[in-house]
Amino acid sequence: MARVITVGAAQLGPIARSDSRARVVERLIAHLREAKRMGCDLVVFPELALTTFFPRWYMTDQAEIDSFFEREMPGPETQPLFDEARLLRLGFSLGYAELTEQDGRPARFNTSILVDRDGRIIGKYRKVHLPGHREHEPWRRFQHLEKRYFDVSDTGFRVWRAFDGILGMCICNDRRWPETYRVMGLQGAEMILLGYNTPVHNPPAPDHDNLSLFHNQLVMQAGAYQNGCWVVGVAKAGDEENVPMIGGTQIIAPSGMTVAATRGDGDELAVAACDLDACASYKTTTFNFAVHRMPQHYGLITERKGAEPPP
Ligand code: ING
Repeated sequence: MARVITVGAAQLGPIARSDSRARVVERLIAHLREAKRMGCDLVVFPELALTTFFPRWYMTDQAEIDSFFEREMPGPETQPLFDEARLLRLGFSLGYAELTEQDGRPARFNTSILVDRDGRIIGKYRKVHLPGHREHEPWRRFQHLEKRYFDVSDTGFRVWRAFDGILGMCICNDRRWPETYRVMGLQGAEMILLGYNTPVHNPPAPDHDNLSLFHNQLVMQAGAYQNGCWVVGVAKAGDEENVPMIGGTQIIAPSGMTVAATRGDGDELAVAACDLDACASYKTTTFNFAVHRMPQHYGLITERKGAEPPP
């Protein structure tokens, strides 16, 4: 019996700073209901899916910053999302800003959770690659202060047995780094779920702007093919608080081919029936790590600055 997960990639259009959690949760629930109508088992939401992408602003008041974070998950405002998903027997992944406490001190993460059909949180991932900068950089058209507002991951890249397969998660900038997919690929990942909030314009490299959708697709297709796994990439898109964000939501097969994609930059669901057994065609041949991968022959990786390369 083929192991098929029907996935809904639930792209969101812009979320305004003034949009309440309740209003956003209504949009997420509308996605769940459409996904159910389309026969989905699992719905993937974007990064920071409950609020606007607040790292675009320099803020100093911690209470203002923390207004974008969730102190509990589910909390009163997100419980309706969990209830609806459980009612519809749908699993989902959700990106949000997590405020927690560790060793008596606040800890803040750019987080994604995996929730099963019974509404149980079965996986949590905290973002490793925090792009942007830590200090206010007024020269930029907008800020990208993830290094300021979030702590670096204490989970690393993990996988979970769920939905009759092996699923992993990453977030946004993580998708640009090949290690992200490989670390999960080495754990047997058959499907990687990721959300992103990606501005079209990257202030340090404006000459890349015209390639932003190409780079988005390139890295996810490569990650899928090179690890023989499905990749589901979901955008928060459109003109959000005067910052155009890319769309490009898509579901990518282990072949590296995109099999479903959104067309616009608003709330839009892309659906595909993903046969997890299709991974084997790559994991047992071209990317059979045990047979073909040769880490012992890759040579010394000199990570230290200025270290002399081997003779
Ligand atoms: N956003 C962007 C991303 O990696 C970025 C940041 C944009 C990096 C363009 C490089 C180029 O898609 C987040 N939230 O990581």
